[in-house]
Amino acid sequence: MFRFTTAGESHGRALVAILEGMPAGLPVDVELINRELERRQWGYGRGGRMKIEKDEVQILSGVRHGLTLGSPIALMIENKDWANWTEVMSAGPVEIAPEKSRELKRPRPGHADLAGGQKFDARDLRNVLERASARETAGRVACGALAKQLLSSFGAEIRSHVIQLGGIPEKPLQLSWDEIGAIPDDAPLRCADARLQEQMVQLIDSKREAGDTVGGVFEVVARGIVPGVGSHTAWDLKLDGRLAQAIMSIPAVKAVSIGAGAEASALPGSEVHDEIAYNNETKEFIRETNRAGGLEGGVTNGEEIRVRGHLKPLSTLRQPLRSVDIDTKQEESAAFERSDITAVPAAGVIGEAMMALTLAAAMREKFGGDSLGEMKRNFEGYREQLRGY
Ligand code: EPS
Repeated sequence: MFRFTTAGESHGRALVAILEGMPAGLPVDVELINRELERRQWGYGRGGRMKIEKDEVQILSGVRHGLTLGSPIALMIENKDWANWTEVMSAGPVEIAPEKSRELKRPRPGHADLAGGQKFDARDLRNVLERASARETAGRVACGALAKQLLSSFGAEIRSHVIQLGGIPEKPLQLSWDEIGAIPDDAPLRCADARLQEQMVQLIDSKREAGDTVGGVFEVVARGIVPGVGSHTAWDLKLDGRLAQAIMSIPAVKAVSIGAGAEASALPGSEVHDEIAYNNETKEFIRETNRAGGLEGGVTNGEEIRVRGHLKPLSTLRQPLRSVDIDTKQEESAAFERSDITAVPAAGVIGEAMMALTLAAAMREKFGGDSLGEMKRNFEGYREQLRGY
């Protein structure tokens, strides 16, 4: 079974992840993993923490001489900030002066603080925030980079971009694969439209001044996935549902849409469904439009898979909202130490990882095999079947 799990607290010693179910014999490029980790850290509107961290992966198991072994792959990313938190985050019991304990008693509206505290009966909400923090997503991106390496050996690629930030532009951007690919690596917000991006940057500056935060929308696009991945036969095998969960699990995401998404609900069927044509040369069924976002009935149809994640504004505000101290029950301002103003471009990179992991899982289910060579033979056999269909 292809699956992954992560562990680690935001200011603990390290983040770790275990990825299982990779075929043996896949070349692993560590630099590619580190590049993805760097992309996740990048983006205008991040806070002071990103100046401290420089995420780099260490492979602890499952890879030998540059190739996967087929065994669980364990990954570790150290937290540089840990050096400043050794006492507060110590695994063993410590005596710590109250003014140095960094206890959290004033839950932030919108964060997991209060609900998580109630759930786990925690009197120090740091026990919740440390794991609810988006820092955890570095482990997902490291696993996702491996999933991308698997997908690329089957001719599939994934890109993301920011299509709206804080309501700019009014209607989210709709761009082609090539337009997304042309976004320079150092674009401050991974947005293809330089003029809009400048407006977004100004909005972030004004929100920083005001001690406020902003949300936005990213889009993740996968290209080169063959038709027939996922399954219409059972609710939990439907790939659209699995992608929705994967993207919704990214911190701050409050809505997910596929293809035309919610807009399709207001239109008649004749304006929504992508008419089917046949290319006699390539022997492929094709579409001129892609409002389905590459998925019909929970199965890929060979078109680009397009998924959007809609983020609420981050919940740590320098000008805090009203809250209640969990001990005194008195009204107080919510806690603030430091925060990002926005993390929409980072969320897009995390979205790429979550999409890569979800698609890799579905590809492993369909094409099986214990080695990459066996999986590729099965894949080629299926492509032959498609050509004859
Ligand atoms: C986060 C708060 C900030 C972010 C963090 C997520 O961290 P800190 O509390 O250390 O200032 O920078 O994101 C990351 C550390 C990261 O790697 O993405 C939060 O509360 O969720």
